[in-house]
Amino acid sequence: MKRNKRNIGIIGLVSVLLIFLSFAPLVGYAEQGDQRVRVIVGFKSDADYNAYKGLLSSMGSVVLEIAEVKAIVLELPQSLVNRIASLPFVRYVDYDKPVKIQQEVQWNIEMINATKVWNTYSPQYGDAAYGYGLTIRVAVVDTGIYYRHSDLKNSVTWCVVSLRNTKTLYEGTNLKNCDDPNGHGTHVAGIIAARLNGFGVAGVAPKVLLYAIRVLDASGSGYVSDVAKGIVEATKGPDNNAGTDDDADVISMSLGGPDSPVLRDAVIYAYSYGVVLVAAAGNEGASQPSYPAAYPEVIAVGAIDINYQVPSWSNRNPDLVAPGVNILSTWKGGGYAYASGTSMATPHVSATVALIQALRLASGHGKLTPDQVKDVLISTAIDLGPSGYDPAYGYGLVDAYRAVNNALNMS
Ligand SMILES: [Ca+2]
Ligand SMILES: [Ca+2]
Ligand SMILES: [Ca+2]
Repeated sequence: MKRNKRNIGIIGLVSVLLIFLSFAPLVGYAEQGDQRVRVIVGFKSDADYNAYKGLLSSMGSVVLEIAEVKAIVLELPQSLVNRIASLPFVRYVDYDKPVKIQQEVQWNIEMINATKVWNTYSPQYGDAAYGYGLTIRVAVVDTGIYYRHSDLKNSVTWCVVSLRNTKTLYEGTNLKNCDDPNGHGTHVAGIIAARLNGFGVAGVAPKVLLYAIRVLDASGSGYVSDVAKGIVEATKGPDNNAGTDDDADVISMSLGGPDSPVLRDAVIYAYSYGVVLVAAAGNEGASQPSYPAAYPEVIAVGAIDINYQVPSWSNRNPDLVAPGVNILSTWKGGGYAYASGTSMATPHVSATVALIQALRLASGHGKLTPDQVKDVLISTAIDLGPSGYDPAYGYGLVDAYRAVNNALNMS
């Protein structure tokens, strides 16, 4: 990410300037005894580098030479650092220090205590603590998923296309059909499942597997009948039979519109097979969530920002809230982007449900029913704003750790 590099660059430049302006040792490095330290010595010119590199090398052991930037890295006694810094051909002496990439686990993942789930339960339950389960799948009903993204590697296992009522429905494992020409679905997928692999970002459930259910076109719109069909197909899963192990466990819908009988019936169909449905409350600043979020079988999710504030556009009276302002996640084409909306809040809850169900199975329990999942999420949510349920925050901020903890203590 360009942003990362720029941050590191600025930090590096600042420390170089500080050293350059004052040859004092860095704060925290009191001169105690003569311990060996690792420093980077920068020379003023190429000529200086060539003429004096040998001299400095004799004062310690050379770890690395970077002639292109006229620098060598030395391990030497602390007492020599100031002396080297005062040499006329030395431009700077800097302690070699660890550099971190931009935090892979972003604030929004920490805010819902997903990391606490990973850390607490992975010693006992392994990958289930990251959302992996042989039969655990989250269906992302959206614009498709850029499945080739290096931070979503091997996360998408199956693809459905039901787009604009075309008669060319697709179901199968040719994931190209579910590629994402918009970016929205890829962003949602990353919040759920971006891998914990040392780069980019990490999702709430960084080992969960996904179904890409493409029902919205490149502009992000589609027919409600396509959404209904997508819900039905996700419920049935690859074996085309509802009520079997390969059914979606969670259907995540970062979309909404007006009430519709076919949408309602599709929601009830999924719900009747034990699928947990989660949907965005909507971004119209309305007093009620849009549909399908407003149906009682669906968990409606509103947005909060990093300061726990509800933006004016987040529709009121959701069940729960989750981070949804300036969320960094994966984007089409392989990059990353910031996005805001109840669309971004929703996948935090969907992925939390995957953590719950994966850990229920791993701990020898059965999966919870949709009603049980909703109860657990509501009863463990962090109450914000006015005490108890309130129109802005609903029952509060989803807390993945408390929810999982409660779910594992149920019979
Ligand atoms: Ca990552
Ligand atoms: Ca099935
Ligand atoms: Ca409240």
